[in-house]
Amino acid sequence: MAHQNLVILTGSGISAESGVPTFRAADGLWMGHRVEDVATPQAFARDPALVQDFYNRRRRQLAEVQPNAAHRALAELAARWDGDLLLVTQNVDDLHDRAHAANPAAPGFDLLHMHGELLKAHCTITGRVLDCPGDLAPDQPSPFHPRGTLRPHIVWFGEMPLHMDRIERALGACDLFVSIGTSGAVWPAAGFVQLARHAGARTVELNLEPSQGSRLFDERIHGPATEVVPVFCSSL
Ligand code: BV8
Repeated sequence: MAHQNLVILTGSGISAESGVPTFRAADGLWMGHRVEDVATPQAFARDPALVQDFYNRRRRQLAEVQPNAAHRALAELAARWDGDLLLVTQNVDDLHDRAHAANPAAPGFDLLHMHGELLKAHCTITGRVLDCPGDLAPDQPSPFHPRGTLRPHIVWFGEMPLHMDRIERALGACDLFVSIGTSGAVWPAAGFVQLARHAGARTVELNLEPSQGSRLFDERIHGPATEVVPVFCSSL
């Protein structure tokens, strides 16, 4: 069956082979921290220096990593896809952005960072977003409000993910949903497969190993993203 409207969800597993550590690797720690302990508004209020440092280090690391064959395969697919293709990433790195910049997509494509972006910051008072290529100080003044400071433009635990209306509309209209490199541990992204199934879409999981929601997928293809994603994309 030829597919028309595709939604692809990615998680940190698609960036793993680029050298970006995943969240729930064996020890579940990130530079000695549990993500859930530093990626929250409470942690930021309690210790802004610790949280800014956590993101400053990850932002600096982006200069050392490159998109891999899986990111490039999705960009090649987006360049030739003649239907709607929404790429929703949980990742805050810019590897998808760079891959698509090198291979411009067809008109029906869009890339959404539902958990925010390392290379952006926003004002704590106005919420206005700006590019943030460098480090942020714990009390970085905001250019948008005299009492505002700048925080990472990242969706922390307990905060509402971005673009949810758009994502849910696309899931309700898709005929193919593909989940790549995510453990299915974080909600609401982990529930997207159910929304796609309710819409009658074919659902496929591409992951190194079965995710927490593996049984919900029509098909499961396991292996490293740089191997399984290019092969899957060429089958579409
Ligand atoms: C919200 C930014 C409500 C931070 C992130 C229902 C049930 C239970 C809990 C909840 C629930 N609803 C809400 C919650 C709470 C919480 C949650 O889900 N907690 C979990 C831990 C239980 N969710 C939230 O708080 C969300 N907010 O629901 O708000 C609300 C409602 C109204 C009004 C206001 C609020 C917000 C969640 C967003 C948190 N922010 N990221 C940062 O980056 O620092 S989440 C973080 O986890 C990353 O974005 C990451 O992408 C995401 C998911 O992790 P994965 O990407 O899947 O990474 P992981 O390591 O887990 O897995 C990697 C996978 O790749 C593995 O399966 C591995 O096998 C595979 N892999 C590894 N190598 C490879 C590979 N695959 C292929 N090839 C390889 N080479």
